[in-house]
Amino acid sequence: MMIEKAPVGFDRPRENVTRGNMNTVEYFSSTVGNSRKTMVYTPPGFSDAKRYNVLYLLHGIGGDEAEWFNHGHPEVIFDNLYADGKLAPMIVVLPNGRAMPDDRATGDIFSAEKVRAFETFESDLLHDLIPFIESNYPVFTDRGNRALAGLSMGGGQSLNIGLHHLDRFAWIGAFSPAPNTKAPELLVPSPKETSASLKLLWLSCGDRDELLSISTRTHDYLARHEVPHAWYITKDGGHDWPVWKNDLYYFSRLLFHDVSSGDE
Ligand code: FER
Repeated sequence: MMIEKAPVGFDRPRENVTRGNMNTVEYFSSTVGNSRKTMVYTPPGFSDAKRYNVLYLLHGIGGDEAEWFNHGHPEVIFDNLYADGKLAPMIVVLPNGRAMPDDRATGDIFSAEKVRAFETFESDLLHDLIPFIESNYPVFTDRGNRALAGLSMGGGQSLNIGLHHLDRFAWIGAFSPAPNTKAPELLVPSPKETSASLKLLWLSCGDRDELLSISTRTHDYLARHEVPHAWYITKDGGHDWPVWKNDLYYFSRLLFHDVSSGDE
């Protein structure tokens, strides 16, 4: 179905709202063998005395840990949603999904080595970043309190990693997933099991995106095998930020409402 357009002003800083904080922090990656950067958004009123859900939000092939912040200003979208009482308490982690020693988006970003690094990120995420976040922030650690989403390459990563680790993630979102997305029968070999463990599987794409066929082939398979999922097309939507910001606005609102106080 067509996704709606978020209300005017959803992405503009409002006066007189309490704001969250966006910071860059470093963690050691045993996967890559060096220290790596990630951005972390903590919501308005953040306190160590509370506990939070976590959304891991991934960038595209041309980006790094700052891509969402530089182009999408998710902190503005979240601050506004919190001011309106629409978002469950969550920390948002914005990693660098290119898991290699030089993880900057420079040179030939489509080279085999750099594309492979988006696969290596699975180990960095599961074995290095998540443990770092969970030992340094006051967060819930159950699968029902952990979401994974991203745009384009990050959308493909979210499907590839999330659907293969449903013991770790109950909420998965792919915005305009790229050709790194595995074939649907590899993503979801056991539709009944996948359906039973998911809280949310979100798939969206612009109708003018050259990568639309990746999303439709995934959606068609999910529909044929009766795997519940949210499926959204953006009218006049390209492979670009207006689409992804709109996706984030609607996707984030769906997260964690039933589980914000702990285990399922
Ligand atoms: C490709 C086309 C697009 C590809 C990746 C992309 C790995 C990623 C686009 C993006 O992240 O915006 O053939 O192959």
